Amino acid sequence: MISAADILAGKRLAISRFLTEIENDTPEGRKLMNALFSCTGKAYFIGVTGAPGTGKSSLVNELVQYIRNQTDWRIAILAVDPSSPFSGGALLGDRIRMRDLYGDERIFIRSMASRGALGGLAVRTTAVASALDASGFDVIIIETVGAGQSEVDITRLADTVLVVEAPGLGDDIQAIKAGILEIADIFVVNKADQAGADNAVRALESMLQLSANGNHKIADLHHGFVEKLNIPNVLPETDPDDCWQVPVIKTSTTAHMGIDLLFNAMMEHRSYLEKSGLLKSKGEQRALAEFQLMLSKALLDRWQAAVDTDKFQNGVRKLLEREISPQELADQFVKLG
Ligand SMILES: Nc1nc2c(ncn2[C@@H]2O[C@H](COP(=O)(O)OP(=O)(O)OP(=O)(O)O)[C@@H](O)[C@H]2O)c(=O)[nH]1
Ligand SMILES: [Mg+2]
Repeated sequence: MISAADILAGKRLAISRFLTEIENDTPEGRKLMNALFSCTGKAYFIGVTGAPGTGKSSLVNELVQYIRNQTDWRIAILAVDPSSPFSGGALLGDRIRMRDLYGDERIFIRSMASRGALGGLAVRTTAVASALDASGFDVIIIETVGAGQSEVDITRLADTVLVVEAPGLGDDIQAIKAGILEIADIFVVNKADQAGADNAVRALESMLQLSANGNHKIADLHHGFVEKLNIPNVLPETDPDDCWQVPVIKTSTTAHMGIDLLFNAMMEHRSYLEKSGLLKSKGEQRALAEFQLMLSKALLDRWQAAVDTDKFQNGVRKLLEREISPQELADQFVKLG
């Protein structure tokens, strides 16, 4: 049995075991989360994303050391690796990249290899991030490789999203293709010790000017879910003249450069969120998004447990033979209840 008191007291073993229960979605994990949920809503969530190898883990390592020296915050790092099916390489790399942080009492590191995970990346990452919030960390840093779905997840999860670029990756084209202009609150051009960093900064800055980045990314997160539930709109009115201007910060983890500027930009973004009321509404959105994920999962689980196997297999066979469309099949099954 894991004790909630031990988790709240910051005992690392209890927190580790709690996270494992949450990852595996066990009854004990659910019970603990239910008991601890009232403690959530206090952490500052930072998302770090970007193409593979841009230096995200190295940057987190530097940033966390910096924050540690500047503040008395307890910091959790959640490294999500959606790309590695066998979980070896990248996670082992993180061990090396973040070696300075291991063994530090105020720093907690958790890696998740999520490829092929039941329920998908979104559910597990969200649940584990929530569990870290419940465990009393002041700051939760979530590192994901900026590929596909994980970007959407990071905007739902994080208060401040850092998008990490490196010189020479065809910055301009990549940025547009991956849609990262819309998700970045702060751009980081890392590896500024290498040639081409200034070009990357200029390219990003001119694209940002063109895109007139506002807060549209926050507005379109719900897709009508909230309206259907008749929950009041949680988004505060924001003055269009008072939008966040996405800064581009140059860093180098090898030359230990720019980390202070990055931290300052993060604190500015956080106080912008606080003043505009967005920090509160982002927290509310996090809770609602988690509810939506849990609800979908619970409904699907319940349906799967109740469904007639013969009818199911028969339906799937018809679908595969293209006698029936996916929508028709879904409608039939939902009616069958
Ligand atoms: N020259 C230079 N190399 C760097 C810098 N930061 C990181 N690197 C190197 O870039 C490589 C990738 O660094 P990581 O921190 O693992 O990058 P990552 O974005 O976390 O990689 P993935 O998690 O695999 O996507 C490593 O070999 C680092 O040593 C930097 O500022 N300058
Ligand atoms: Mg990494």
